[in-house]
Amino acid sequence: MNKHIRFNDEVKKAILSKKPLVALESTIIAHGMPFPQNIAMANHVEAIVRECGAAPATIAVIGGEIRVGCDDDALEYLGKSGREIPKAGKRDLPYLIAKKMDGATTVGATAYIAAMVGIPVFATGGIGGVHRDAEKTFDISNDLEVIAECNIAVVSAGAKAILDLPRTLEYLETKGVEVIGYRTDFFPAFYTAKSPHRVNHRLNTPKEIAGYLSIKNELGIKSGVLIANPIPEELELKNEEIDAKIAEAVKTAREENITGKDLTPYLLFKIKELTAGRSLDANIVLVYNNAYLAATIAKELKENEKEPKI
Ligand code: PSU
Ligand code: MN
Repeated sequence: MNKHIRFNDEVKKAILSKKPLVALESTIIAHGMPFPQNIAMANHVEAIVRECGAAPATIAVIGGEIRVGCDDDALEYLGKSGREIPKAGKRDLPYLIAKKMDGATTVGATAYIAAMVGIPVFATGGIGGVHRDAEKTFDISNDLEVIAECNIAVVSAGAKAILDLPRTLEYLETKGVEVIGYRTDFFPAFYTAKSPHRVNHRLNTPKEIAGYLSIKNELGIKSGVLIANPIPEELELKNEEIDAKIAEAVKTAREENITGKDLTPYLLFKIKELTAGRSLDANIVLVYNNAYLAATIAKELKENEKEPKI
């Protein structure tokens, strides 16, 4: 289909047999979580997608080739190499391919590739967004731009709590990205199930979400959708516990002058330290929760495609 893309056997088979597919990203493996939890998470998230009857397509760049579907050895390579593998946004893709390098694809880069190969649903932990202090630093994740321009549904536990959530929501509104709360009226705050900020609309079942996505396609609306899926309340970190830790991590990042693509991984690792690993546990759980919902939506979408068009 495209000489820069290689599908693994599982994804090839899924495409041929019209099985639902769910895209998964690789920055979260190489930069978002420490080794060896990152590899365990990457394997288990794929297992959840399979259990739901869909096929996982973890996306990365390896040796200058875009992989859509990573076998176990590739997942292990991404997890073990960690930060040695460059974090790859959409703009980095041609360079990494030209230089035959590796790249751990961000939400933006993964969404772009998934939409290019026709995978309509993508699960991550939490998308990037408008950073706190963005009026001074201008740090706004490219994830928001790419979600706006790609026809894809991104299932995410809101946006990462390290960000400025109301500004992130404003930005998504400006860009015309629909933000749907799954069984909630409030935008989830990653480690916490609920923020005080409202989503644009609410839907309560995967079937309803798939129906919405089908109508969006029928109307020719090509921009992406954010499906905001709260972490299960019994597993969330409470605001009292996490807010101060996030503020502290943001403060040390400023003091240590951490900027650009290093900022998000730095904050996630710092918060893990400050919470004695509890933030990592919550992060892993919310990724699994998102993969489950994404796979269920992908299945419902396939059912819609089967229904005869009148
Ligand atoms: N979700 C997680 N952990 C992560 C990420 C998402 O639970 O590490 C990654 C995604 O790849 C996302 C990136 O694109 O964080 C955001 O980085 P930045 O703020 O530099 O755009
Ligand atoms: Mn940034």
